[in-house]
Amino acid sequence: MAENENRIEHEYGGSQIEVLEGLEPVRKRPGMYIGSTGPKGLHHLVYEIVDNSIDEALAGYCNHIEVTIKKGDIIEVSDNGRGIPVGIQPKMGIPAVTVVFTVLHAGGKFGGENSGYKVSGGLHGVGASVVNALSEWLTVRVRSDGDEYEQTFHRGKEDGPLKKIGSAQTTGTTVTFKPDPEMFEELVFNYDTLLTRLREEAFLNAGVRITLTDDRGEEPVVQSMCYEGGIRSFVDHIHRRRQLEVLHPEVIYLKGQQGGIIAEVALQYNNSYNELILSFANNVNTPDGGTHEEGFKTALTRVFNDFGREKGYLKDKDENLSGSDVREGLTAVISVKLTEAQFEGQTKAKLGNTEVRSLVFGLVYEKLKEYFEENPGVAKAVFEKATQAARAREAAKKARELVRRKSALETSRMPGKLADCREKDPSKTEIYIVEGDSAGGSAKMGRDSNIQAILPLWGKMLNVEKARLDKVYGNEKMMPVVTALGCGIGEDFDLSKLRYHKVFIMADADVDGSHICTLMLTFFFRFMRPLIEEGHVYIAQPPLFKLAKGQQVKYAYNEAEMSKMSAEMGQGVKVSRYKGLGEMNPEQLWETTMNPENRVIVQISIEDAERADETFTILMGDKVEPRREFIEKNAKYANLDI
Ligand code: TTJ
Repeated sequence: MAENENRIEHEYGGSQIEVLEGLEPVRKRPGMYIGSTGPKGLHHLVYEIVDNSIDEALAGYCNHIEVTIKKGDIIEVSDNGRGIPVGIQPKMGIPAVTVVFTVLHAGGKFGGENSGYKVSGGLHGVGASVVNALSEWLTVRVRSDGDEYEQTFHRGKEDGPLKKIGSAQTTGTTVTFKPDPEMFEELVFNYDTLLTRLREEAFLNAGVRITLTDDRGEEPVVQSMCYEGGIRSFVDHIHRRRQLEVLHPEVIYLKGQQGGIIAEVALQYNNSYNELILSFANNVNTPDGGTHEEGFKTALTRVFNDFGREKGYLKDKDENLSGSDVREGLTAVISVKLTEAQFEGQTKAKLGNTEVRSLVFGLVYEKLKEYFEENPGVAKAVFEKATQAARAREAAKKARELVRRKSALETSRMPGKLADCREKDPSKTEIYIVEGDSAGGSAKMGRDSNIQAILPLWGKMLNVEKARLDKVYGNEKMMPVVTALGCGIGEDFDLSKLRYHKVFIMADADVDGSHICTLMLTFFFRFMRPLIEEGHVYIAQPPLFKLAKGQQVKYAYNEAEMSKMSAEMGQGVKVSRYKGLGEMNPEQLWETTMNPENRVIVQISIEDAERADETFTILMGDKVEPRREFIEKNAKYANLDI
């Protein structure tokens, strides 16, 4: 027996030596550890470090986490926890804190059974050593037992051993790092990106204060966030941000626990037609849903139908309410915490643990029914909304059938303004949706008519944010888009019928152009969401500048590129700024914006439903000010950061 155990020990030791080889693999293939070396990966470094402090907060020993973007885009994360242990880690013979920063996947391994240390199992959840490996330099300072310790690293290698540097009145950990320019394409942190994610963390961990400071400008910008209401505050925040009117004053909050799994749900209805369900497992967003969302949706539909029949909101002759009926105008946040979360799918964005489905189902079915019993006023309001949604669904069905019958009679089913391409295989074709006849004319002349179709749009835009499906069917501006794409809208949507696999929105590179892009994207987001999800939607990027010197002509897509090019071309360069697509002749438009060989395009993805929806709503809202600011801010980056 004993010998056997020894052998197992030995084997385990062997695999650890492999791990001990160092952090080279991380620097060789950074994408494997943090997803990408673009802006997403860069920001991920911050979350990776912050997650450690969050774990300490969840353990109950830390209630304040400070994140600072310092000058030079250096990040500092500081908490008031117990401090990473500085004692010698028996297996390795070096301080535990050194292990954390130099051994791959060391996060959960040190400290023994009673340390309570765990690494948040996230999308990557790779730990502090990966951040260290990808930093030009990193410093960790630990305050514990009255002393302060420090250790510094360069590109993952320690400069020297852990040192005692002074005394300390408080306890906690501070990590400062500079991402390595050799590893990342872009080194500038986006304040709003960090703020959005850290706010999310604050909502998901009720009572933990997270402070974000930006020290890069002349004046520091500080946001401190702490939500005693947790995910209740999250739902409330979403409604306030979007200026949505709620149907009942209180956010409904349900919490349950079983077999070591904790489930929390917060929900509230508003008077819009959108549904927004945000789900999380161990504080990690699961945009593709999974068992927690499935349990929630099934229970919600069941409660509405059972309770509705019991109370006579639904008559015998009425059909059951559908899932989409009972989710119209719903904002919900679902958060589950469990020890062994299984993330599934290619992007690990879906929760797979089956036991979570029944827990959430049971919780929502029982407690929500109870809530409706006790709050008949709330029940009445939300049932009215759901039955209206069901009626609208019927109306949309009729409108759709009318459109179908009409188009079946027409000889040419395609919109008159569409200049179609010759190729019929959708995987090879593209459509450019262009606002205005003059740009549309240039595009028609400049295109490759083999594979590129042009659809000019004109007329008054539908208020895409406020319209229901049945309104779209009668809309003169949007119906040509629906017909040309061929894949229908709403529940009718069928991606396999898409007539062009690349759908471009082409608009001027100014504020109005951005607005048009946003309206179109909102339209796609609300009525053809899979089109965005499956990566078929792009924004064409026309250049902002033309640089000419003698026969030589070059185009620049932003200010920085223009300055660089102008310097390279030397004396005598004539720089002109394009005001709109209309200023380009067909050849120029082809050369700069449509030629697949050298055009600049932005593929639109839905990384984060919450943010995308929020971004759209800011642009669509009634208030003019935030809209202007947003568009200009993003126009500066010459793309829509969605
Ligand atoms: C582990 O168990 C013993 C007491 O201390 C626990 C611990 O490690 N707490 C802890 C780690 N608090 N904060 C961290 C931490 C903070 C940052 C910013 C970065 C890292 C890698 C860890």
